[in-house]
Amino acid sequence: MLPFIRDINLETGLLKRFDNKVVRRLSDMRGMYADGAAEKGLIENGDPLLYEMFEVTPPETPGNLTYCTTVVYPGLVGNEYFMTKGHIHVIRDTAEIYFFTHGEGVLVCETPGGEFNEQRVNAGDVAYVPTGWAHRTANIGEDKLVFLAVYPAGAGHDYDFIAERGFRFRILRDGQNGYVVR
Ligand code: M6P
Ligand code: ZN
Repeated sequence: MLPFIRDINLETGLLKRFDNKVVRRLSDMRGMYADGAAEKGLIENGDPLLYEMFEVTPPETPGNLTYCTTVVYPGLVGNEYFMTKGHIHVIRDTAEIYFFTHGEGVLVCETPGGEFNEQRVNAGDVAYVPTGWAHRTANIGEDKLVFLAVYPAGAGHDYDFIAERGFRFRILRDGQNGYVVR
């Protein structure tokens, strides 16, 4: 494998070349938002696009890294901000870096033991998610939330962990552009 460079548009999250694009609509996250009636209504009325990922995926061999940009669109399901599914890595002993390049968000982290952590993030913030923490990102702004993620290739995504128990707290709208964790 040769060294390579990819060009990222910091505002849109678009990579000029990517290996894989993942699109998540609300119907891909059934049951994850608190307001089931709002979820159902939105799915029946166009099934909004919540977020997209543009991935660069070197071989999943030991030592390699994967990176991707994620674009979370602005919006609400009921009173809950659009967010990623959230995951913990199959290989629990995996850390990850998020570099936020555009927008306003909240990074939510939780351990299997029930420790919870939420932090507001803006363009320019570099977040470190330590090993053993599940992570989810919500867009609390009026524009796209864009970030670059870097993590060990082959770490895997465990979604069942979140689907089964959820996160302890949700990121809800409070006032015009504010949020409350509840
Ligand atoms: C970040 C990384 C990716 C992840 C994506 C969306 O870009 O953590 O590995 O896939 O966010 O999050 P999720 O997989 O939880 O939907
Ligand atoms: Zn991750």
